[in-house]
Order: sequence, then structure tokens, then C-alpha cells
Amino acid sequence: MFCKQADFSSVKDAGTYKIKTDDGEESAEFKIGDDIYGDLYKDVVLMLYNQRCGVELDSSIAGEFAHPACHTGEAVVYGTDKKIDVTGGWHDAGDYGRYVVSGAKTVQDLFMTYEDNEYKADDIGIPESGNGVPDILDEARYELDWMLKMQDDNGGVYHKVTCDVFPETVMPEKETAQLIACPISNTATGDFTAVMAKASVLYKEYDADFAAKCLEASKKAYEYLSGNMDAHGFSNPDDIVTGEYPDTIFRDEAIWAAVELYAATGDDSYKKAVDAIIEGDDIVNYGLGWADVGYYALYDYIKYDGGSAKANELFFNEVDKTVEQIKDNGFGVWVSPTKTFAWGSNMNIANKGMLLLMANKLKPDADYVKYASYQRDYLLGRNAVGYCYVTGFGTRTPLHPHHRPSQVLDVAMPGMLVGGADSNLEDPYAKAVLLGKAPESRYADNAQSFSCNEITIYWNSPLIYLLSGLGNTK
Ligand code: 9MR
Ligand code: ZN
Repeated sequence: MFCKQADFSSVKDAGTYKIKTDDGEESAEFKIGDDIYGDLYKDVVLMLYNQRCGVELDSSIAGEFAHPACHTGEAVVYGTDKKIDVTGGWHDAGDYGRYVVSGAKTVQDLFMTYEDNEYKADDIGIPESGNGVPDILDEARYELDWMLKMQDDNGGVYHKVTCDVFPETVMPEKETAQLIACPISNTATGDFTAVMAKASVLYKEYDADFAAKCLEASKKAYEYLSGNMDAHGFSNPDDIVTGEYPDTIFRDEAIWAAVELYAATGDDSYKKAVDAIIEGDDIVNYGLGWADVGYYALYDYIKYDGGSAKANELFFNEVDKTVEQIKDNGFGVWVSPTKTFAWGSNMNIANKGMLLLMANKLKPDADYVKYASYQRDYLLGRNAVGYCYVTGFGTRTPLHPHHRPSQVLDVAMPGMLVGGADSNLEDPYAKAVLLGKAPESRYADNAQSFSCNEITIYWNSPLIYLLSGLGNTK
């Protein structure tokens, strides 16, 4: 089999098409039109509503995925007798854990969707629609309200709340074992500081009291962080086996925290803290992930006051490198220099599309937008396995995501971006069936394959940014 590119820009009539070759082969059907992304975009955003925890999901929105309020009990703080209320927030993924670092990435992507792409719709169909606040901020606030509960009196932020093991394949309200708030981590505290500071800016015009509360919480977290700069990264206590989100390098979280506080307050001491880390010798992980958040920091720094020379150099070096790596691939998709696909490779690809659109905001360039659109196209089907990686859309679409509600109801909840190809074969099913395949084809649509076919809030969120940035909300 070989691949060819076809350019349909000369086709001006809206409709459903397919290609036939002279020797009788036929492609799948595809649409051409002005409004082909609207349904997809809506479901990709509503996925976050469907992941809400601690509240009843309404069938008028969630359809068959409606369920009674889940995870409503108090959590015990790990290693103590203390009980706290940490209800709310989104279920992270196919499991029902709630993790601060992955939640913060998701929230930041929504914030940027609002800020950069001016996505302000108030009619997407969540319970808060029509309240005068853009739905994307309402949805983000559902997570922020939970994150505020995850902050200890000392300013530090608990890393996560889960039971001690992953849930069985049950609906969320059926997971009733003791919830445990896991120890404070610097990465969670740094990310919390950043998104709370940014929240204080964005919500000011809608709810000044909430904005003030966020700023206060952010400053308190920053103080904790400043006193704990040499703490090491989070690792699971011996008797907890849920998602770990380990990350030993938190200089990137520290600069992100300082950047957002600088942008929220204008206080120069934060700028000094940012520059000290950027110019220093310590390792900083630049990225747009749950672990590496440095590009969020650099971007908001540059947007706020132009940033330092070093900040611009670091950011645009990465942008240039990304463009070269994309040009090097037949599908026009970003692939790592080692040609491997990581767990959640679809997030990395969505993130690269995001990065290019961010670059375009700072320094408009039609090529950035074009290469960003290629990342969207890869995720929606222009890839080695021919899958539209979003459930419910496309001719070939994941039917068996690793997502407990979908597994229980035996139907894929729509609008979820699955992890995608993972060349490292990181679960027993993938090991058993994908070994002989090329790296980009190591994908299996099977609910057992959690390393290829799980879904997460922070894989959907860069797709939300990417689609809205490309004008694909309709
Ligand atoms: O997305 C995470 C991926 O980058 C890691 O390689 C993987 C293993 O540590 O964990 C992924 O995160 C999972 C988390 O730990 C628990 N909820 C589901 C997440 C997606 O699979
Ligand atoms: Zn829940």
C-alpha cells in the first residue's frame, strides 16, 4: 500500500464525495462544506461535562451516560485521620481519579481557547449555558472549584484524589471505596498557582469575588512552593496504585507559576524569579503536557510584556524545530526525532498543532496555520491506520475505548480523543497483537488496550484549542 495526497480545494460544491480509481477501488465517503466540524467540536467540548464528578449528570445532556452523583464522600488525607471535602472536578480519564497536574493542563487549554481564539459561546448546552459567562469558562470553573478544595491550609496542594486501586469496570457512582487525598506535591502546587493566577485575570469581569479568591489561593500556593524548592517529585505511596503523574523536575512548574502571578499582579519580583530560572543552569522541561509545562510559561510571558530575549529564543527554537519535523513526515504529522510514538501520542500531536497556532498569534505566518491544520487532519483520519481518533466521528472510529462508562454501556461515548499509536507496547493486549507493526500503526481499538485506547480530559483539551484556533467550531 502507498499513500498519495489529493487537493480538493478546487471542489466548491458542498456535498458528500468519494474517490473511485480506474481499477475499481473506492475510498470512504467524505464531506466537503463550510460547516463540517461543528458537531465534532461540540461533542469534544461536552466530553468534559460528561466527565464531571460529584454531581448528577442530566440525561438531557449526557444521554445514556447520565448517572447519579458519584464520589460524594469525604476523602481521608493520606497517612492521617483527617477527612476533607474534595467533591467535584472532572474524572481524569477512563478511570475516575482526579489529578491536579492533568486538570491544570486541561484548564489552561480552555483558558487559551477563550483568550486566544475568543471562543465565548454561551449556548453549547451545559447546565450553565445562557448565564452570561462563556461556557468554556463555566466548564473550567467546575475544575477550579474542585482544585480550590485540594489546597491544604499550608498552601500546598494535594497531588490527587482516588481510591487506593483503580475501579472495576463500573459506572462512577458504583465506585464507593474510601477516597484518599494523596500527599502534596510541588508539581501540583506549581500548576495550581499558575491556573489560579490566570483565573484571577479571566474571571474578573464575570465574578470579581471568585477572581479575588483565586488570586489569594495562588499567592498562598506560591509561598508554599518558594519554601519547598528542593522537594523531590511525587511518587505513589506503596499502598496506592492509581495514576502517578510522576515528574521530578518542577522548575517548569515554578516558572509557569511565577509568570502567571506576574501577569496577574504586574509585580516585578515574579519576573525576576522567572528570568532567574530561564537564564540559570537548572534543567527546565519545556512542553505543553501534564509533566512539562514550560511553553505555557514562555508563551504567557511573551504575551504579557514581550518576554525576555531568552524566552523568545527558547520558544521560537522549538517552533522552528517543530516545523522541520512536520515537513519530514509523509502524513505531515509531527513525529518525535526518535520516530517513536508515546502513550498518548495524540496529545503530543495536538500539542504541536497548538504550539504552531500560539506561534502564529505572536508572529503571524500562514505556514504555522497550515502545519497546525495537518495535525488536526492526522487526528481526524489522515494517518497510517485510517482512524478518526475521536469517538463517534469518521468512517473508521474507535468503538471500544478504555473508558469505564462506555465499557459498562457497551457504546462509545462520543467526542473523546483516544491516546492513539503507542510504539512502546505498554499493555498486555498491545504486546499480544501489535508487535510486528510499524510504530505509527501500533494502535488497537480494544478496551483492554489502555495504552492506545484510553481517553483523557487533557487529550481532548488541546484538540479544543486546535479546532477553535482553526475556526472549526461550526
Ligand atoms: O497520560 C499518561 C501517560 O503520559 C503516561 O505514560 C502513563 C503511564 O504513567 O499514564 C498516563 O496517564 C494515565 C494516568 O496515570 C491515570 N489516568 C489515565 C491516564 C491516561 O492513560
Ligand atoms: Zn466521580
